[in-house]
Amino acid sequence: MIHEVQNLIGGKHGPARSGAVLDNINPATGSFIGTVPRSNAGDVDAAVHAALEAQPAWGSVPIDERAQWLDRIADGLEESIEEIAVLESQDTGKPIHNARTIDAARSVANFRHFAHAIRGLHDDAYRMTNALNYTQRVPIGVCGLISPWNLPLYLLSWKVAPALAMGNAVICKPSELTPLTAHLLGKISVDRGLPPGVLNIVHGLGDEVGQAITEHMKIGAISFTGGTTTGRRVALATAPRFAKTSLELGGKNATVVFASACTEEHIERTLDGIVQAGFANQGQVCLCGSRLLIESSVWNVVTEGLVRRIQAIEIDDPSDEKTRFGALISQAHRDKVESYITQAVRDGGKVLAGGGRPVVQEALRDGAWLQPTLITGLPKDHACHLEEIFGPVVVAEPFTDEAEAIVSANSTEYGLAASVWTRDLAQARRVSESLETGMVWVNTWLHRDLRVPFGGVKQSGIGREGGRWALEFFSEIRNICLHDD
Ligand code: TXE
Repeated sequence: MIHEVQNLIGGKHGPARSGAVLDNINPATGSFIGTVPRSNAGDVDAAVHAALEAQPAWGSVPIDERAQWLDRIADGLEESIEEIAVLESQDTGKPIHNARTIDAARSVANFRHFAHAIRGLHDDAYRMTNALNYTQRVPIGVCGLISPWNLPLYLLSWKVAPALAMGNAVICKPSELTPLTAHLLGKISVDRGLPPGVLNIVHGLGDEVGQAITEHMKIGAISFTGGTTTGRRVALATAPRFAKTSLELGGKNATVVFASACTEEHIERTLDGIVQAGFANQGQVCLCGSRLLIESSVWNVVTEGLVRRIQAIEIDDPSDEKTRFGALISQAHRDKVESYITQAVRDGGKVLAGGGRPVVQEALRDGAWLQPTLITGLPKDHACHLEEIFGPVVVAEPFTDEAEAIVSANSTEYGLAASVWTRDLAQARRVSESLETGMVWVNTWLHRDLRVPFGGVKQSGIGREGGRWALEFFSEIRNICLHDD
């Protein structure tokens, strides 16, 4: 099926005003699956105009009614779970099973979570002898939401839900590589009767549409998820007008494995966790544990166990229900990831598992395929240890003691997440509280409660998403002091 994606502006779907389009490619087959509007600043302007028209009324809708709107969109998404799964798999190359159980399910959960969260919103009051202070949260107005290609609807809905919940109108810019489920979200919002102009979607290239959004004087806040390099350009674009900016950027996350998590009782669960952390979504998750630090006493049992598991990963057609490991987002990205493996081997690294392109069925020969890969023996300052590869490549090194593990874990410019595998509770606390990251998982990975703060430090971004942090980002707080006399 060929999908002709359109912009959604002021409640109406249509092409870019210039009529220009981009091709959309299924990364598992390399085949053309449709077109995407190649919009420009004029289309962004039209969307901002529609949003400015719609926002005052939307911002005045009582909180409980806005919560009902979020639930209506969640209902629409829930009824479309299968369609979301098919579209997301076609757009990204990820297995349809994962698109259904992770991407689609979480998109529904995002809207449900924030519908519930705003029903519990309260203001604060501060009494004085002769006055009463109280706070009031007000919408920002029009917000720009820019999202990446790795978890398209999962991450776009993670922004749309709280932004609408707090009474804003939004201009969404999905990745040009993965427009399909954003387009479906737009259709669902129209079908469910969301007031025109509240949710606008402008498709196109990052340095054309994305840049126009971040520079637009009438857009009061930008929520961006993407690479650190792009995040820097977003920050440069929003700084001159002091627009509120949330940046969820790259990561080079450590998986720290201590001997106590590798006893006969725990080793299987620990190995499963390490593989999941390293290779989920073909390694294309900003939270992936791509740097594996193993206590030297258990180096052999862990690496031998990992090699067996990695070599057992079946890579196949993402549209097959049995597949759990699919294609990368594009041949260009696969080539970029592959270049790190080539560089690692050239620099003396040892490939313990993977390292090449898998043999796939003839119909998939033009897909963006790469084996999950485990490499060791590289110097600590090697690019594979320091740079975000954002693909199925994990580098592993031993450490002698806890202090060395912490220094290694903190040795990159990123600070998004980490996982620590230990059965020593005091050690779990000591190590977790010593890591320069926004998030730490102990004996698990990507175990998510949507109420917790989500985000990183250093080059992994600014701000937090999730729970009350998202509601606070997408609103301004005002204090009003009522004097008695
Ligand atoms: O990012 P890009 P990608 C990160 C992940 C990786 C990256 C991969 O670590 O680095 O995302 O996603 C638009 N002005 N995270 O390659 O290229 C672009 O069109 C405005 C971290 O998509 O940065 C796309 O819509 N926008 C995250 C979006 O920005 C611009 C979780 C992202 O594109 C632009 C997931 C510009 N100048 C992925 N140029 C986390 N930390 O939570 C491009 N874009």
